[in-house]
Amino acid sequence: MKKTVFYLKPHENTHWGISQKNFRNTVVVAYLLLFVVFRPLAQVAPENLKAREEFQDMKFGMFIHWGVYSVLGDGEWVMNNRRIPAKDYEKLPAFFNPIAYNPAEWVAMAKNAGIKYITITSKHHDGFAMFDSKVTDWDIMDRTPYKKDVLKMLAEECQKQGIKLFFYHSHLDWHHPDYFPRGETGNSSGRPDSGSFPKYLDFMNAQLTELLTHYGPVAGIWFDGWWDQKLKGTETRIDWQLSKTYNLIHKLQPACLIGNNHHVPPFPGEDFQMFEKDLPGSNTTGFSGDQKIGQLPLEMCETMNGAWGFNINDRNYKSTKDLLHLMIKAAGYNANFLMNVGPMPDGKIQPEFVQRFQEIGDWMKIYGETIYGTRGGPVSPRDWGVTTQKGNKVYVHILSWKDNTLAIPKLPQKVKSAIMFTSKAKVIVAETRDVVILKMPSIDEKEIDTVVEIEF
Ligand code: FHN
Repeated sequence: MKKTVFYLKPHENTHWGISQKNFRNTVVVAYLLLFVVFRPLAQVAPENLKAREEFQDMKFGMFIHWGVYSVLGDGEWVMNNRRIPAKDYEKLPAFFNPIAYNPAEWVAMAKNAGIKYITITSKHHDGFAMFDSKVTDWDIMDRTPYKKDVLKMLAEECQKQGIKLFFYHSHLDWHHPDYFPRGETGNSSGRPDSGSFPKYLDFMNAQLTELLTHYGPVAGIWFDGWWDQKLKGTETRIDWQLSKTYNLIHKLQPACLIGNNHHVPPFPGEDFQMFEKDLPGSNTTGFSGDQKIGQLPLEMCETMNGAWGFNINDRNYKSTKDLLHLMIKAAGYNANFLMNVGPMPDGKIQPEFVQRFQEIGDWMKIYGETIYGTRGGPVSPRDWGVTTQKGNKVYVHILSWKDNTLAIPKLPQKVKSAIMFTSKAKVIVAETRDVVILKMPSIDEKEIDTVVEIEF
């Protein structure tokens, strides 16, 4: 094969051995590359960037899974799990009459627990709209005796009490006829094997438009169900047209944060990344095998017992200490903690949850300063606990340790002082080249969290 050899003429200027013309081309290519790499962030609206920071500061949210499935008290997957055909499932909304629903009480309970935002299901996988949707009659207004828009009521109350509101919206739909080709789940719905996926996407975007235009400022949309069409990795059976949906959301409300529980690394247009039932980077549940921690704000969601939607048989309640440890650890992993409740069909939240909210609130009133507005601290999570950081302060959260002395890796700056966060008693600090030794006056193993406050 003939080789083409380029020689530089003696008069040609060179930069690092390449001609001026080639140099110019290299600069153009580098510039284009830079543009491609940094363009996504440059395209993010300033109000969205601000919302991302605020989101990270809030640290603690309440997740609500509520729908007509709560009537059966067997979780939100009951339609799929009991193989209930759509036409039979359609009998359910007639029994959904939450006369005891009091959004002011819900929001006050959350607020008292130290919660800063609420994420509620606007539509779960059964496709039922828990709001006044004009593009379907499969919604709370048309099918239930209650006939009130529970989301609108909640949105108004959240605004009143200063709590941000996110909507959980399911991509997948076990009821809509145009959700075709079907995915991995909901295949006993008895729908004919036909439908137009583009039409379904139009329907979904129309519902999102309703949510983003009639409910005041929406802090975020929390998608779920993308995985229903997953083939391998990020390959899907159909084209979800995420960019179209994401652009629509950001056009309607630029500050609205988009997260998608697809269990794979974030796609362009997303504003936060979530991990289901696992701390970022772990995969004890099997959901997060394809996840990697990206650059976006992080969130971890978890149930208070084992169920998302109301499950009358689930008595596997996590203790207040377990829940607080999850929240504290999440903060140490630089993530928010989204703690779930599944309200009952009458609109009440079960007493076991209410009690835990109260106890968490009591703790947050004392220790909130070590959580809110912090980011993951300089020492990465350890077996004994985690660190959080805010300004010139590092909070060492000791969750499981027996001794009064704890050695932690060297910190980025020299320690000015260290005290026990609650008693303000002095902690003796010895710094060596690689280690900082904290000698505490005492440690009580029964404490939920022993916090040492370090100042630089
Ligand atoms: O299938 C859902 C489930 O019902 C629930 O909504 C959780 C919340 O993270 N997410 C899905 C499973 O990944």
